[in-house]
Amino acid sequence: MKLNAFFHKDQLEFHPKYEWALGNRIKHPETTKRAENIFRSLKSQNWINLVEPTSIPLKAIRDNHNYQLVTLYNTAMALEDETTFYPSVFPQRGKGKPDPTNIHHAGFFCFDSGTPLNNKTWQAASWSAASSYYAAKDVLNGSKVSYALSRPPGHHASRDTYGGYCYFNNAAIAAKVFAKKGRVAIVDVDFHHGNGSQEIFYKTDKVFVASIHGDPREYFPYYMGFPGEQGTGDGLGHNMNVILPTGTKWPAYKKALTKTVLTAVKRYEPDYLVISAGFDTYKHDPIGRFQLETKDYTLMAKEFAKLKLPTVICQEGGYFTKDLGANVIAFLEGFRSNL
Ligand code: SP5
Ligand code: ZN
Repeated sequence: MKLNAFFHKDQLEFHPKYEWALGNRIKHPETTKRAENIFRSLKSQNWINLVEPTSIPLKAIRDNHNYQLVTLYNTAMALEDETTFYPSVFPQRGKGKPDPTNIHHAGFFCFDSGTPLNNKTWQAASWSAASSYYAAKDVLNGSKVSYALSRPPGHHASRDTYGGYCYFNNAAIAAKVFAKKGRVAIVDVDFHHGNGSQEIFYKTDKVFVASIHGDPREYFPYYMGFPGEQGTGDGLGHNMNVILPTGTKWPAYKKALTKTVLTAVKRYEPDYLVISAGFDTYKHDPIGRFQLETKDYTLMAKEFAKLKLPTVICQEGGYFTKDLGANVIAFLEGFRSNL
């Protein structure tokens, strides 16, 4: 069987040009070249079948995000071409009344200065969400594994906030599709903590969320991702955060993944798996600070493949563009014997 990979060309319509990082204006790392590089690599593999999704039902977005966030992106569609909106006012919690039809209120919903809005944000983000939604549907229709080239990424977006280059939580959208049929585990291997996915499922036992990441005291998103965050209410015991030190290489990563995270996943006995697959753990990544190599992604995927679960792989970060496609293919290779 071939592996289906979902991507819509309109995901490339959004071109964030720069971000503000600690006061400096830097070239935006989340470029269209990333998705183009992955797309080319997917296309070169005769065992991978590229599929263009149809549009996502609004309900599938609204299952995960409130109407204010959806309205705000709609508001941004009225911006002039080449106009990009970076909020400069960030109201504190509970102050004032957010009006998502006013772009100047974006700061109510935004938690960083790296995630701009323009008149193409909605288009790209909703097609990215569609890729992930239809990858999950594809698995429900009998594929063992599907890949969503979900760009822009998603795991930092919560029900009512965007940030970290993420607008809609693509992994959560796939997980919600699965949650209608059974128990779901999300495992997030991006270098950064998946704060959005954690928040969306924090109070439920229907979805187990685990993330392995760099120390939030030092790295984005800074305010979440600590081991004490274990869920609340019904969700208590259904959230897991594992911090690994700067410079981590595969042997130590593997130990955390298998002994801690996948052991907990197995104990949860999920029916479905969603992987938030970030490749900013790569040794040359300009943002992440782990030391994984291309071949390690195959070994990592083989650990996931051993679970033999119906699986959606959602693309998250990874900013060393030149090797990004190769790293994605290396990861998908690890699932080939399961197809
Ligand atoms: C999806 C994802 O991986 N989002 C990550 C967002 C991280 N944003 C903070 C980036 C700080 C950039 N520092 C630039 C260092 C350049 N050498
Ligand atoms: Zn990341």
